[in-house]
Amino acid sequence: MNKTTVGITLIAGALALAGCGEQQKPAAPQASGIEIRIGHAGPTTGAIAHLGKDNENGAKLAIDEANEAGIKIGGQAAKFVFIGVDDQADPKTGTTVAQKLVDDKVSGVVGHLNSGVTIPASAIYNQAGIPMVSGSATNPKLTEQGFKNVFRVVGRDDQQGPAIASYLAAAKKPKLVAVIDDATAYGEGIANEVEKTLKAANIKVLPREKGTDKTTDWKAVLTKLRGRSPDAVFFGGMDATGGPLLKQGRELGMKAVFSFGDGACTDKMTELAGKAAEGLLCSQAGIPPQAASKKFLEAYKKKFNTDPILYAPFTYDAANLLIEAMKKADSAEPQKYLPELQKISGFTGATGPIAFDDKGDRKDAEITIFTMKGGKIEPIAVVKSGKTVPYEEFVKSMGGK
Ligand code: ABU
Repeated sequence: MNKTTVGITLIAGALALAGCGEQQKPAAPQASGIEIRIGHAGPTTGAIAHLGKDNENGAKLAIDEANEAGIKIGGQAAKFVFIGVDDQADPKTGTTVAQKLVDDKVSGVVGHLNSGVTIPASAIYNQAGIPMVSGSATNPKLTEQGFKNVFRVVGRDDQQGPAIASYLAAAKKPKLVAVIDDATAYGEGIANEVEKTLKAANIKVLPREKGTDKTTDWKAVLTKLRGRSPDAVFFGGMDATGGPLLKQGRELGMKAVFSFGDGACTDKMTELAGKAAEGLLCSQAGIPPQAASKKFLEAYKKKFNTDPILYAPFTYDAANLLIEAMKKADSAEPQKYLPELQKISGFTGATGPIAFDDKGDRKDAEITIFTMKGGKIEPIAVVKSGKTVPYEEFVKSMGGK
């Protein structure tokens, strides 16, 4: 038995002793069940804890539902156990908690959230042969490492960057754009993709400005940019830093259109930037949370008394994919169920049909473009297989969900 399949508890059947003088028969050994640990890793403390908890909730819901469904693996009742760890959105902490999950003998991992954390953590899961599925890490490098155990159920930044940049270019026709990033794998990577796309469209891009994933005072950067009067700004980073950036930009009198990738494509931008958030453009690397299945949305609301923020439907699907592959393999041993995960087909999750390509990327991932309206991000278009369609049209094509 593989060490990573955890705690199979066989309770040998007690001898059933019949009444005195009757024939004594040992009862058949009774399997009490198999405990299967599924790890989740993401930042559940710190500035983007709201996103980490959203991701965690998705995985927890899938695990609870699997336990209610009474699934059998290897002929035994499966008890799925959620093991959550906090990577603090920090690459070093990420590898530490990844090793903890390996030591805890998880059978699979949902996570991590941040690309800059997921990429180094993926090497640890790869070394241990444990499948991992991220529901939010979008940097292409994650699935370009040749690791056969690594998957993601969202699109990549070489899809997302061009999608938001092309939308910005077509809708707002900027002549000069400022690009800022937070110096993380995600922020810098998507900013590079946006810059490349804008330049290919003959749009001028100012020299790159940088902060960090902790920067909340952007005044020096913005004052410098204000002097160049860009028509648009793109920021590669998360909402915790993007919100203050936008607020301070408007306070400094910048009239530019502000645009963002998925890390800052949340209602939190209104909480952080107030009215300054109205009219922003942003993208998410999948369908919007509100387009997820009714079953998922209702169950999520019932369990957590709130709606998903960003990628909870995707981490829900990630956990269910691990479980589905285990069911198909009739085993929770990573080396036995990994091939089933690689070739998964006919799986329709909360976010639609999911299959993986040879690298572990989701085939035909959608990118959704949003604007902020009335304090909420509102989907306006969906890019799929290189084609941009208005959101209403996309909804109709999905059967009017
Ligand atoms: N995709 C946005 C946030 C997570 C990441 O770092 O990729």
